[in-house]
Amino acid sequence: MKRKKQLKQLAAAVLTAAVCASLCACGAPSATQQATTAAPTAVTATPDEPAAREPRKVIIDSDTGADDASALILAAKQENVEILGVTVLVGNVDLEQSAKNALAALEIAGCDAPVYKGAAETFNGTVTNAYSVFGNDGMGDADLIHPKKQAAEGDAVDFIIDTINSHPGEVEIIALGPATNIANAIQRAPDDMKKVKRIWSMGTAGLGPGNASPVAEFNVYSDADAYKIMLDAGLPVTVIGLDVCDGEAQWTDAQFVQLEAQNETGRFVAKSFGKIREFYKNNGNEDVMNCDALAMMCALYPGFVKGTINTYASCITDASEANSQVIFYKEGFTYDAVKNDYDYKTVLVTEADKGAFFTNYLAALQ
Ligand SMILES: [Ca+2]
Repeated sequence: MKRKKQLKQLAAAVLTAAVCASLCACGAPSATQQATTAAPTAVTATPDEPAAREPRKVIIDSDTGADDASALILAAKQENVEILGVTVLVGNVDLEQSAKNALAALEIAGCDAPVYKGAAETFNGTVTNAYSVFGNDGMGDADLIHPKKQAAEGDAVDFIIDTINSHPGEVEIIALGPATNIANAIQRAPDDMKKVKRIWSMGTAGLGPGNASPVAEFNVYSDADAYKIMLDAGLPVTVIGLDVCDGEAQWTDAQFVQLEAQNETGRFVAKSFGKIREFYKNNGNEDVMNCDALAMMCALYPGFVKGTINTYASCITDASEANSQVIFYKEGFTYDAVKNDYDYKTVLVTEADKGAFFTNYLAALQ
């Protein structure tokens, strides 16, 4: 049953192990990269929005399974995004595998952003994983993971804090796994973390059902204490929940065929999803979710997000059936039983251009 629950969150993409010999793109091209950078301009729902042309400084926080890897590749292919570093942690897989998978994903995308290792366990010392869904290597057990590089020296949490301090008000964190690294950074340097521009978090069930329990989503369930610390810190957080990556956003068999036919990177992504697709089909689902790549698209593609609400988000950490549920109090809605004097700083994505998700993703791989 646990596998089935985890299934929804784990949906989609792939990476590769082979090394992309040519420099593709890794965010804003450096002077040395410029000559060989040839990533196409990705299709967006509203490509003419000015924000789409402004370089973005991002840190990607990842418990790197196949869906995280596909999201890393998507980010690495953007010309208007500078990946300052990838911070990895335990979640879908253990910390060491998470680092290897991130390195392999970046290499297939031609990105040399550093990978820093963070949390090997959660706040309460427990460790979750999703090997039953992703395979033992988190990447479909398809012999994809042979990164040339190793993780950078230094701690992921220190990297997060130092980087935000170096670029106050400019750095966005795109978090694709449990919030452990981010919560550690908040506890270690609360004032420094206030300089973060925004945290984009793939997590929670949104306004729909959970996958780790009827009310809990895997990333929150993996470390509810950390997620609560992140939400309670008063930082600008945008949450992309499970409900936004369901339905039409799911990838079909025919779309995986398209991925495989696209190029080496597409084949890498498709292969890495082999175990996930198998798991979905064994549970009666033909199509698969890819919440991490969808969350990445919400963060990086202006116009892809079609609806948001301002909320006060409360993460339940009690040892009860509601553990790891995140309750969203909507700004402007009058509740009979509770006061409305919250600070509605958490933005919840309620709608995305689901129909454009795969099309945009495929275009980014060209
Ligand atoms: Ca993830």
